[in-house]
Amino acid sequence: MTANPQRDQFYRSIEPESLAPLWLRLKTLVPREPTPTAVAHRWRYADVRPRVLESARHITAEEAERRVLILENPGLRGSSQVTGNLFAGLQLIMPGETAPSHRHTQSALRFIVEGDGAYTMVDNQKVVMRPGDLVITPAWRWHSHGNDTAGPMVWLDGLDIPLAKYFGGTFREEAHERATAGDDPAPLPPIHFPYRDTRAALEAMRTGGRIDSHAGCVVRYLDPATGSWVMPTIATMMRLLPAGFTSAPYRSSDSMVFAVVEGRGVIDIAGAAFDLAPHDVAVVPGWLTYTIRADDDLVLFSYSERAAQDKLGFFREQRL
Ligand code: GTQ
Repeated sequence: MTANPQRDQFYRSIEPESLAPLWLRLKTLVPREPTPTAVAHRWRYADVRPRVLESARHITAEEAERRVLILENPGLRGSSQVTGNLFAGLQLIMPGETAPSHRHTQSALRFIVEGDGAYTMVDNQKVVMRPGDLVITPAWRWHSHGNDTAGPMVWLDGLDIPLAKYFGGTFREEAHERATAGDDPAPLPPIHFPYRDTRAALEAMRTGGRIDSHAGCVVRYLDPATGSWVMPTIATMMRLLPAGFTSAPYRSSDSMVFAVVEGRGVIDIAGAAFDLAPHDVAVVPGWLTYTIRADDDLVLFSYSERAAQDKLGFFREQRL
């Protein structure tokens, strides 16, 4: 410790009184820049898919309530977090199954990976899900999932579970606890963003030469009523990197979760290279510099806590 026994004695003496000297901790508490404990990682869908399907042999969607394998960041074991602020999981619904209705204060996104035609119910609205679609479950809206098709359906769940916890706002309710059945829900914001539309918007950007050197062609999912991100905490985007394109080095304070929709490439995160194939999920902790190389036309969905950071004044980015 310090060569100052009187100081050390002072620190020891105040500890039982629940007091601590800030000056020993200041630079850790208020660092020059973000110091994420999450690490860069990529889950290969080829490896994860058999595990997701195997889960159906062990538990039904009904019993599990949500049959999800959590994508847990290797730097945050036991936390159920993919990044310091967000949750990610792969949810499976088999033919004929339903996942019961519940609601919670956490916002959720579903990004459809595999299967075609299963549905999610949000309040009274039924959304039929197709690969590449984005479906939002706004906070505190009743939702259930079901699969009337002949094949399994897998999607990526993104939720702001850690943020809700930090802010002390975690509440949930199950359908069987519902006090009043049939109360008329408030109108929903847009909750379904079909891939067909997103893909066409990206193609129009490419054709129009609107290609950002750090990101390629990027569309943001926005609520037309507010012009803002579709969820209060989570920002969602889709980008197209044309074959042969490599993005210039970039970093931002939000931690990115990328899901590959089409194509192959490589993401380099602070010097570690991860190859990317369809349906792989990669995570970039905030403030780590990354570049993405597209071997074919590469289409990437992403979500991050940028919506919350924007509102709270925490967001920063650097184009290198
Ligand atoms: O589908 O409602 O991955 O409540 C985690 C919590 C999915 C859901 C998750 C949830 C859900």
